[in-house]
Amino acid sequence: MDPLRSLRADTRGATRYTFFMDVSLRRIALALLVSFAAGCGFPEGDYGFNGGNADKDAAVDPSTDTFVPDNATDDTSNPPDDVTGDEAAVEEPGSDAEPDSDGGTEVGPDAPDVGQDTLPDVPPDVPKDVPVDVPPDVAPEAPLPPLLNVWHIPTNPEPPTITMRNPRFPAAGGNVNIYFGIQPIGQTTGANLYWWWSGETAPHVVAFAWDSNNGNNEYWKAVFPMPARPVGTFRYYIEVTPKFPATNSTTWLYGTDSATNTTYSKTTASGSPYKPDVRLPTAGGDGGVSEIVITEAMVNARGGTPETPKEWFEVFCGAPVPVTLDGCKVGDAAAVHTIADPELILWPGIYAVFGNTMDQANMDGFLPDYAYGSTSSIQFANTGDTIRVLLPSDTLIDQVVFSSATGFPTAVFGTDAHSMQHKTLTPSAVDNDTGTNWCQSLKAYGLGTSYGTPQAKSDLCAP
Ligand SMILES: [Ca+2]
Ligand SMILES: [Ca+2]
Ligand SMILES: [Ca+2]
Ligand SMILES: [Ca+2]
Repeated sequence: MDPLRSLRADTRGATRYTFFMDVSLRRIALALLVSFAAGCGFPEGDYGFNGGNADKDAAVDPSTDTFVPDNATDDTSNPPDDVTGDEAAVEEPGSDAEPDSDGGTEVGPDAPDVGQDTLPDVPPDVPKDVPVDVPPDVAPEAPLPPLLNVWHIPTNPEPPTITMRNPRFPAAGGNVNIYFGIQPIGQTTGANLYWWWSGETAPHVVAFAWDSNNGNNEYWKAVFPMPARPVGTFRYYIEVTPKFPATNSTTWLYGTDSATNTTYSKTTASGSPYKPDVRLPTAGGDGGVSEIVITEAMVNARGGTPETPKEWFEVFCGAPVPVTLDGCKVGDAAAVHTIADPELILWPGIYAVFGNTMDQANMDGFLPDYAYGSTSSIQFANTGDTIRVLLPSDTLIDQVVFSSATGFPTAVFGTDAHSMQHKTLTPSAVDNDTGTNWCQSLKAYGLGTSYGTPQAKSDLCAP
């Protein structure tokens, strides 16, 4: 044989052999894939191949062995699968809820699809022992029985002749009587009053006691005390326990001075408790009658100037109802400070103090009711200045223009730590403009290093 022909023949044979081996390997690989896909590789079950696209409510229809998506699913994070059949063209990676378009011959990342597409009668990702489309495993809540027919309207004349909060604006140191009505008679076994004063963080709880019946109404009563010198306000709400829980719920009362609300929720009631209506004080301008009257001032405080933070002044509340000073202004001749305190509510007949600071040491042993600031530009000149209280509108509630030249006690201006007092037990915004109606304080208070009657009526400057 021609060596060259022999070489060509060998080459052709080798080429044919290589081609034959190529075809054989591909067939073996294909056979292995089909065998693997037929279930030899993985037992049945959920391997998480479906990722987030699985429809938990989906099923396979056993009659047709086709996938049936549940479009009624309420799981918005898991929308129903495409049922139009065009998903094959835009198949999401790893999605195998529908048959693959590649006929199961695809290799690579989608290989597990082949197996699942050929598994008989197994819903993808749905464990076989879990019923499909089961209702949520949460029993619906039984409806609550109705609220009791109860009420507390502070201004209402109930029981007859008195108001349901009696008195409606109780006096300093007095009692507050709270009544609630319930109808028909005999629907409760008891009730609690939750009340607290400004600044308190937890309510006091007082039990109601049966008070009286009137016609078809039954009244219960609870009592709590007012502070001796009320600055601030009380708040309260009421819990009524039903005698027949099957037909009535525990009922919470809250509201305003002229209305009652009832609720199943203690949180709702405690968040909107009853509290007395308040208003701004009346103001007579300079020299007119006002409900707030300046009654005492420590203008020449202990130590040299600047005397802040040791200065203070006192006012009397002559209003017949609690008044708020939130938003009002205090000051001297040169400057004013706007009060920012919704709890600065003064009750009838009390004396309240505005000071530089809430520090008792600087105040020589007492705590003011409001501090206008130790860095405030409000500093009373020791020999003459103006003390002012104004409405938010800048109308004067009261002022005192003091001076050694107009009859005010000059001893105050020359001696440290003695306040000057409005020398009367019936303070007047008009009378306090006359210097001779004032006197130098001679009684020590608090730590004993200053003299005056802060937060108390005048001692008429007796020694
Ligand atoms: Ca001084
Ligand atoms: Ca001063
Ligand atoms: Ca005045
Ligand atoms: Ca006083």
